[in-house]
Amino acid sequence: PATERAPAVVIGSGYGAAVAALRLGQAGIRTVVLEMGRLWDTPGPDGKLFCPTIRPDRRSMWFRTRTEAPLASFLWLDVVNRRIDPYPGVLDRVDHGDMSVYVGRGVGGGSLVNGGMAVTPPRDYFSEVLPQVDAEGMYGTFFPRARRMLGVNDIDPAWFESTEWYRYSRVSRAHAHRAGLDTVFVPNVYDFDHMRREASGQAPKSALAGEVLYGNNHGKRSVDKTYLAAAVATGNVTIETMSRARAIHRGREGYVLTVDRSDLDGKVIETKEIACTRLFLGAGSLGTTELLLRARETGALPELDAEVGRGWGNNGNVMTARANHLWDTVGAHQSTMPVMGINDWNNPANPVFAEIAPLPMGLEHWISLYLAITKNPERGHFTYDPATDSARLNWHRSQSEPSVRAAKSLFDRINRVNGTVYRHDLFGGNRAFADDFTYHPLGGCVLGRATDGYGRAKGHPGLYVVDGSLVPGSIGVNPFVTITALAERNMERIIQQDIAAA
Ligand code: FAE
Repeated sequence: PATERAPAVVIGSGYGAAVAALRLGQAGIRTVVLEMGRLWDTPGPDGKLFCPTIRPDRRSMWFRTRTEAPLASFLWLDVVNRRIDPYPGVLDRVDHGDMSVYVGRGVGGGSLVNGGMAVTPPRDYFSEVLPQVDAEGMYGTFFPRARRMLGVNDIDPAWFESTEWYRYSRVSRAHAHRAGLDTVFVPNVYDFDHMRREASGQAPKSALAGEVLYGNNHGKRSVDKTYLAAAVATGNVTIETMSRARAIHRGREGYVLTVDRSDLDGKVIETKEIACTRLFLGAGSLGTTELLLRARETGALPELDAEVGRGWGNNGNVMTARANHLWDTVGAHQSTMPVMGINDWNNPANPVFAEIAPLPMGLEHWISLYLAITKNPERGHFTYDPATDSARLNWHRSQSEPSVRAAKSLFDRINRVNGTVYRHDLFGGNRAFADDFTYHPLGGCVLGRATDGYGRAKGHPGLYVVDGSLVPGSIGVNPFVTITALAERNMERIIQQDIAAA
């Protein structure tokens, strides 16, 4: 195949990749961004970019014949998931035996599908997880920079107290307080001014129309609207969509990528090679780790460190739900953007930060839903399978037990004082705790182990990791602010030392 050339290539277009693209573009470096998903800029037959969560169509999931929403059932009835036509939809679920990982696909990566919760981790836990990173610089410069660039904003507390759309959060807060637990407001990248206009009928509804998971048509500041728009505006950055980087080889100077471009049916219509001097991996924890593991195990990049493929964690994610008393209505109207968490992270026995999650079904269901983030020390690792040319995550069900134990201890407390019980009909298998999927894949190419202290891959100059695979398996809060701030810190150093100086 013909070889194209670019000074810099960024693989992926999520948080880490978007930071890399902008900072390279601003430094005057011509950069190609490769994204395996599509650009979400063309409305479907209903006039909208994204499909509704409760009536999913082919835009919902990545080449599936049936949707695979995290809540498998309701009252044991399979009413949530639907048959769909295969298409490069925006949400993917990557199954690895006992652990399934939800990821975003498309220009913007996870920012297209996620709940927008923009949480800065507690400083002492950040330093425990990444002791080699200067916390002063992070908390003084890079976290504020990331929050500003991402468009993080706060809900007006007075509106929160009065609107029907957050009744579900207020009910969960009251139940937590009765158990002596603390709650905190959580910032978000969803534009709360837009949300208030939705509520008053002055703006088209998105968060207030049940939209999340399969994309938001309005209000959400995903990175295609922030970092990537600014990157393209530098004039130095181009984005190639439906383009999956398959293999990395060493080039005469730098690296050569093998890239498959597909049509919307998933058929590969072109395979090409792109040579670059510098290569930035932002394909997410699963994507980046797979690319590097494949390169090491096939002998293409043999000097990569033995730590590539190690140190993976699910941020201790567990989902659970409680059934409320009939008088404790959570409301048929629920905003899809979570704004509150139960903060018991300083509990020495069972640290938990639990997001109060929406369940926007358009009817009263008396359910309180939570995504608990726990401090689980278990780590998985990846192995390369030559038969399928893919990376397999080794994670055993028993490794989720510490997460379930911690979450159970917190929600048992809440149930006891409120006289309430768990729901067993939501996650399949008659379970109260969903510990077999995660929204927060972290690690696989850990900072300071598989890379140096700034994300430079060990053994291969000019090769950089910029995404969630740098974070060693746990960060204690929802991770994208940390991924973004860490990428800002590392890119500043790389541009100063490796690029400007050269
Ligand atoms: P990511 O955003 O996953 O981007 C990777 C990109 O690379 C994707 O666009 C891929 O399609 C693309 N890609 C992968 N492999 C290739 C390849 N070989 N060639 C070309 N392109 C490729 O990476 N986090 C929060 O902080 N707050 C939340 O409220 C929150 N809610 C979430 C809700 C859901 C349903 C999900 C799935 C996640 C949520 N997260 C949340 C997690 C957050 O979205 C995630 O940590 C970040 O998106 C990870 O950022 P990365 O830059 O690592």
